[in-house]
Amino acid sequence: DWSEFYGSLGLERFDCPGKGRGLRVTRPFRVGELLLSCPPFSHVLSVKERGCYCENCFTRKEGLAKCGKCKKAFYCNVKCQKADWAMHKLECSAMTAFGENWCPSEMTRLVARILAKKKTQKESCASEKILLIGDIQSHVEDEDNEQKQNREADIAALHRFYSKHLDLPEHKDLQTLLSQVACNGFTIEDDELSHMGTAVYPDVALINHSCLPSVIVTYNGTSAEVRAVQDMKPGDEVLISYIDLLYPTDDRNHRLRESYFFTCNCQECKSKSKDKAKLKVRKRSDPIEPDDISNMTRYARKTIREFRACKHIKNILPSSLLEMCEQSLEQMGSVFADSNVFMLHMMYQAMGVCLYLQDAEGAVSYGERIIKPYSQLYPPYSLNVSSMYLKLGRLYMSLEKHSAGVRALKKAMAIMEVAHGKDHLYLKELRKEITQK
Ligand SMILES: *[C@@H]1O[C@H](CO)[C@@H](O)[C@H](O)[C@H]1NC(C)=O
Ligand SMILES: *[C@@H]1O[C@H](CO)[C@@H](O)[C@H](O)[C@H]1NC(C)=O
Ligand SMILES: *[C@@H]1O[C@H](CO)[C@@H](O)[C@H](O)[C@H]1NC(C)=O
Ligand SMILES: CC(=O)N[C@H]1CO[C@H](CO)[C@@H](O)[C@@H]1O
Ligand SMILES: [Zn+2]
Ligand SMILES: [Zn+2]
Ligand SMILES: [Zn+2]
Repeated sequence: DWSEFYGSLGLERFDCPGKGRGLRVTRPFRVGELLLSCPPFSHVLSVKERGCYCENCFTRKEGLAKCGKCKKAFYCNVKCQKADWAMHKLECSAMTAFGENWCPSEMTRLVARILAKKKTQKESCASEKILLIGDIQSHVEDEDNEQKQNREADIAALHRFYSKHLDLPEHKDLQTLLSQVACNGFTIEDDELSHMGTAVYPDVALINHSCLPSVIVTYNGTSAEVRAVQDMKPGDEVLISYIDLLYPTDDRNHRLRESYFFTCNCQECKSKSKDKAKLKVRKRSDPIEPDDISNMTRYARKTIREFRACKHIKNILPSSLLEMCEQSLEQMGSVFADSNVFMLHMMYQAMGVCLYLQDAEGAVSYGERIIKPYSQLYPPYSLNVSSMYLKLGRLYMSLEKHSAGVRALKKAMAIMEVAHGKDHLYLKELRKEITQK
């Protein structure tokens, strides 16, 4: 019985007329305490991470064994390979048959797995768990043209690459499923927030959004783990953030409406207490006109959109991306302070390009400008902050700046002990890195 299972964890689903459903705690939880650990209903490893992680359990190690047929999927051992076969067989022969033309999106790949899993579960007496997937909101009718186009492309790819192994549902049902998964898919990321794959977690999908979240989701293998980042008392709602919390209230809600079709009404969205610091203007002897600020804000939002589009252009030169960052930083820097989130956004992008180019010194110089404002503008326990300390710490170590490295890694560790739990593999690795000479 599902409510009994939640009850034993100190959790309760609620359905409040007029307010909607959600999840709340029935006993106190302290910062860092685990509320819920949830295996995925379905998961998929990113194509670009193949060979680095086991497709089945997401263990990272050297010398994984190849699938002998396609030579594209990698596993810890025969046990993992067998466990994954029901999913991998959807792609194994198709990848060989299509060769270079095999190119479904990660969303398409995940949806194919959900359909295959649903089928086997139906045959073996549907568990209650999978019904929750139908509980998840779908917003087909709210989607804009670009979102609709993406769905149609994914449906076409399902027919093209997966119809041999799946009896695909009708068009309308596929639209609904894709829209549900778009709202409820979780991207699995590593300790430095680099993307590893995508999964659905029906239990975690029950948790509502807040810009002042009470819990954080991290990953242990393919399982999602939910830990408290605030002390909670019985009756408190369990709330995660669906979005990047760096940005000011208007930008956050724009993002929530665009991707999740609602507007947030949390305490931070009402008080906007951090907006002023997030939009900080440079101190100058001649005061800056409000018109100049709104003009520059418009420019910043446009630049962020354009940069995102450029990153996706095939064969774009990293040096031209870096130039875009530097140019926009110079432009915005005439009005915005260094700690302004639009500046931070472009510095973060620039740091990413430096890391890609293995320019450690360049990456450190951006990281050093970013880290202090990040730790002030994000909530106290943020994976964006811990991953930045982690990247910086590892860069310092590689540049043989040992004490600066240890300092940064310890800052990352303090956050990760709460977010990931003290026993997580990442923390064991970190302790080793810190004591290593
Ligand atoms: C905004 O910037 C543009 C170009 O930089 C300028 O032509 C325009 O006058 C500015 N508008 C305001 C209201 O300052
Ligand atoms: C924060 O983390 C998310 C991944 O969880 C990432 O997509 C985003 O770019 C990060 N934002 C910044 C500004 O560092
Ligand atoms: C991670 O998962 C493994 C195996 O599923 C489990 O034994 C371990 O306790 C988990 N670690 C943490 C920190 O929850
Ligand atoms: C209490 C509350 O805010 N519940 C919301 C949780 O999220 C669902 C789905 O997004 C909404 O329908 C509820 O209103
Ligand atoms: Zn494995
Ligand atoms: Zn294979
Ligand atoms: Zn909010």
